[in-house]
Amino acid sequence: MTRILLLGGTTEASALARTLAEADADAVFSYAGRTAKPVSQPLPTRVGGFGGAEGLAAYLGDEGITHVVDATHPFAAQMSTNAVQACTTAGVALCGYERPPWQAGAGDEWLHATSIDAAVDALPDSPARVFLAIGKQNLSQFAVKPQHHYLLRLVDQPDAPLPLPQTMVEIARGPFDVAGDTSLMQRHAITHVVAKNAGGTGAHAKLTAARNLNLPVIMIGRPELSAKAGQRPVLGSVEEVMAWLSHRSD
Ligand code: 3Y8
Ligand code: NAP
Repeated sequence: MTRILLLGGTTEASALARTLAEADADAVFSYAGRTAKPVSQPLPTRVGGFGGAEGLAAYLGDEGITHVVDATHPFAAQMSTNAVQACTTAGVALCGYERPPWQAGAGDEWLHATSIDAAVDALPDSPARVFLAIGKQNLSQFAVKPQHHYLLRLVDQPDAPLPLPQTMVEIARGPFDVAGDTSLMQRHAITHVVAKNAGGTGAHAKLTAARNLNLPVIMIGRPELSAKAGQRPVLGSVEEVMAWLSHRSD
């Protein structure tokens, strides 16, 4: 009997949830609980951490989960690592479902940064106006360059003082569009964009807007999953995941 745990939090995870719901699959959608009101899903949904890999392994056993689809964001490296460990312990099938990284195209001016700190180093010393479109978990690393004016796009109003002296906060959840991101960046006279290489369609608009406005993008590459986590098969479409689920259910 197939029972699926879908580790979500991305546009792709939401698309897969719709397909699983339409197929009347026995599946549970899982959010970390990072945002106040996550988008509701057409599947039974749980919110919050599991308590590390051990907690996840126990959950898999208690809930009789037979398959885990890790459709978390490519920067959610801890969750993906825990899923590999827990599924090995619990003897549960696991696949990753993720979108390929964005690639620079004609007209793009990208500076590649291998980490958040490398992105900070890539910012100029003279004051700039930076669209820091990386959310809120890594803002404190930019505090070493307080001379810049930062435009922050966050999902929820910050509940604590921000670690940067000059900020303008835009509250928005995405998916975003080119017209909206272009006018946002013009309104704030942005000179630099900092982005995580999320891939997918939900947050690509800012890159097209930057190209149209001839602005440089500091593109932060995805964290390398530990070798262990790399051992799971990674699929790239809803169809592939559905085929994997039916094949692994034989
Ligand atoms: C809680 C669920 C959907 C999913 C939408 C995608 C698209 C918009 C791109 C920008 C970049 C950013 C951020 C972003 C993207 C989609 C997708 C994606 C980037 C929600 C969601 C949750 C989160 C968590 C949140 C992080 C933050 C990151 C904002 C829901 C909306 C910047 C990542 O306040 C916080 O602590 C927010 C934390 C992790 C990164 C960070 O470090 O701050 N996502 N994002 C998920 C959970 O609890 O499990 O609230 O509805 C989901 C989406 N975020 O179905 O439409 O698929 O990529 N999310 C980044 O890529 O840099 C926005 O502004 O241009
Ligand atoms: P992370 O750093 O990899 O994970 C930290 C801890 O959060 C995990 O160990 C786990 O807690 C919990 N967690 C993460 N994802 C979870 C999920 N889907 N369901 C239940 N628990 C989860 O994760 P993150 O980068 O903070 O991302 C959190 C969520 O936001 C994920 O769903 C991710 O898809 C989404 N998201 C993240 C980004 C990003 O930039 N990081 C962008 C868009 C969306 P326990 O150890 O207690 O189990």
